[in-house]
Amino acid sequence: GFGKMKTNCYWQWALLMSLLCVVGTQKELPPAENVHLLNPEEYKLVLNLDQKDYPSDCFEIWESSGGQARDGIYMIQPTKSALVVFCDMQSGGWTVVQHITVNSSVDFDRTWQDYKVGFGSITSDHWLGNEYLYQLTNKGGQYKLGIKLVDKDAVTKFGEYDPFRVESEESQYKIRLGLFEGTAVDALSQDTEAYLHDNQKFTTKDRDNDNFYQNCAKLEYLGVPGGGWWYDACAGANLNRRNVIYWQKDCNKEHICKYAWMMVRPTDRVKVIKTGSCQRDEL
Ligand SMILES: [Ca+2]
Repeated sequence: GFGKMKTNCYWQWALLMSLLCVVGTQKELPPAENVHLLNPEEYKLVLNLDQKDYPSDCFEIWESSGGQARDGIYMIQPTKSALVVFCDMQSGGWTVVQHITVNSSVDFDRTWQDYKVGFGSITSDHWLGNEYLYQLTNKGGQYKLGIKLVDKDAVTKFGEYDPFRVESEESQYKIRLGLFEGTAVDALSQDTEAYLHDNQKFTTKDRDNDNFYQNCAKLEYLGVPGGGWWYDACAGANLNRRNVIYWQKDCNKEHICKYAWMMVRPTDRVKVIKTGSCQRDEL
């Protein structure tokens, strides 16, 4: 009778509404492979979602904006994967690949798979992902790695490794570092503590590639394991230990650092100097 028809109509209406909802939500969802690093309420914060072809990194956005682009969340596509990343535009178009706050609520004691595809939150503490570090630094053109350390008195130190490359998963995401420059003391390629991180494979609690008889990622300090890193046997620097940001001379148990960032940017281009009719590359 009449009652039954009314029920049918209601269910048709409910189905239609829920379909509309699904379509509506899908439209907002950024088409990024690492969308798990964004909270749903942050979808609307992606600054270039409407762009047709995504830029390959933050530097490209910064450059094409004439240095005017603002800090924030952007879509990039280095090679295969479209990604959401945080761009540090004020320092010249850096793509942030790691950020940690001391005693972070984000757990950095993670598996190989987590370190591969990234974890945490783009707007706060996170690891972008070894696979994406690989894609960024192997797409052609040299990259450099930037390190930014802020201590408890808000004193900021910088460091740069130029060039910087992370090898493929087959090579266990081995790190390759060039010359160091900066206000911080080199803690990855200099063996002042007898630990050398350059050319080391990545180690996580479930994959031991380090040079220690145990797994460095599992070694605890005050009950907190080290997390994934390019360990030697074990570390002269480790920015993924949640309770102590460690950078040899600059950040340690005695000298507490509050924040660290790791970021990448293309190497400054070779300048071509014209001297009369003669052209030469300045290396
Ligand atoms: Ca080991």
